[in-house]
Amino acid sequence: MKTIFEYSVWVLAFGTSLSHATVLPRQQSSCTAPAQRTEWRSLPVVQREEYISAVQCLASKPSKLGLNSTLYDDFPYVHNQLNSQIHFVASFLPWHRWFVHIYETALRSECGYTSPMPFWDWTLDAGHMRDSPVLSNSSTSGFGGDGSGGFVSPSRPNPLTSCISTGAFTNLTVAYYAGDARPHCINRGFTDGFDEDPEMNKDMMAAWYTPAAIKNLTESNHDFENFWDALENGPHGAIHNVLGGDMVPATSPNDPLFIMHHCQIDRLWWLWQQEDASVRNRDYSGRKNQEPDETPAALGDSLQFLGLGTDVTVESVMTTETDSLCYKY
Ligand SMILES: *[C@@H]1O[C@H](CO)[C@@H](O)[C@H](O)[C@H]1NC(C)=O
Ligand SMILES: *[C@@H]1O[C@H](CO)[C@@H](O)[C@H](O)[C@H]1NC(C)=O
Ligand SMILES: *[C@@H]1O[C@H](CO)[C@@H](O)[C@H](O)[C@H]1NC(C)=O
Ligand SMILES: *[C@@H]1O[C@H](CO)[C@@H](O)[C@H](O)[C@H]1NC(C)=O
Ligand SMILES: [Cu+2]
Repeated sequence: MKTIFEYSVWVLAFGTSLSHATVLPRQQSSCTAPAQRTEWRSLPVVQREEYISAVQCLASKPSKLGLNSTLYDDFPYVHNQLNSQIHFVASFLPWHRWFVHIYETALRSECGYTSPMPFWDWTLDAGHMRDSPVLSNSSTSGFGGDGSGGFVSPSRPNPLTSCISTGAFTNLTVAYYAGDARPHCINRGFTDGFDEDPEMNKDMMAAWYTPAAIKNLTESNHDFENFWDALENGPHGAIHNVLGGDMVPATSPNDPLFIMHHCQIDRLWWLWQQEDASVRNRDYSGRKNQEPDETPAALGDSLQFLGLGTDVTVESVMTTETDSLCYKY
């Protein structure tokens, strides 16, 4: 990779008087065979079943946080606790990158998952989302569809009365809803959207996540701040909103689709970085905290996980072919 090469030059030119341990950049890691993350429908069915079983397994493991709920519930719990520190701020992308990694680590170490980490490329489903193979009704390899028993638009169904009725997660009970301890089944309520511009509220807001829209978003935003902002507020938000139900409040990791959605968001950041790696692998800017605080974000900022995983700096997760992450798309 270009970045490794450029860091190597830097080490040769300026690093000679320093100890090797001091100057070796993180990119020169032991990650020699990065794992290939894979789109859901490219996984053989047996691997989709393995993934779904591993996700269900998380709900059979005790909380790592000492809560009276499961390891599965720790993810929505932590995401909700940190909501205002990780959304609409620069750390949105790096925080969720490490969050997905913590989840992947739990699948592998606690539940024996061995296949590639899947992402959900929803650009493949724009315009016909309800028929997405990801939303398959299969009780062993599907995430299930709408919980409301039909297409509901424009008003959102009561999220706690529209349990999904097909797919592998119909029997899953999750512990939290927004700020409350409120055991419930997984809910979805598909909608066409709530955009101020009614033209956008068609086909489950497909205009936000067509291949052309994503291409435009990637090509017309040249710095991190604009790219992150367009990604978070555009396709990221659209997918949360049109799936509805548990995907809407800050306990959205309740929905097993959350992780595959955020893996795709991570992939889009990764692809954008690859376009100009020597610059974009270190490009990090924007606000550190939510408005009106204007403290600028910095690579040295710490990302918090409340004990679910280790806290890390933004800098340490800017690229993925590192000791700790070691994956590519
Ligand atoms: C955990 O405990 C709280 C109160 O201590 C209770 O409201 C909640 O229902 C419990 N959750 C579970 C999953 O048992
Ligand atoms: C799941 O079943 C519903 C109801 O029969 C159907 O409308 C939907 O298209 C199915 N989903 C998929 C992805 O096939
Ligand atoms: C849910 O539980 C019922 C009753 O135990 C069972 O018949 C059904 O197969 C389960 N569904 C899934 C998707 O595991
Ligand atoms: C392309 O992206 C730019 C910048 O995000 C945006 O202003 C414009 O509306 C987009 N165009 C289309 C056709 O989506
Ligand atoms: Cu989030």
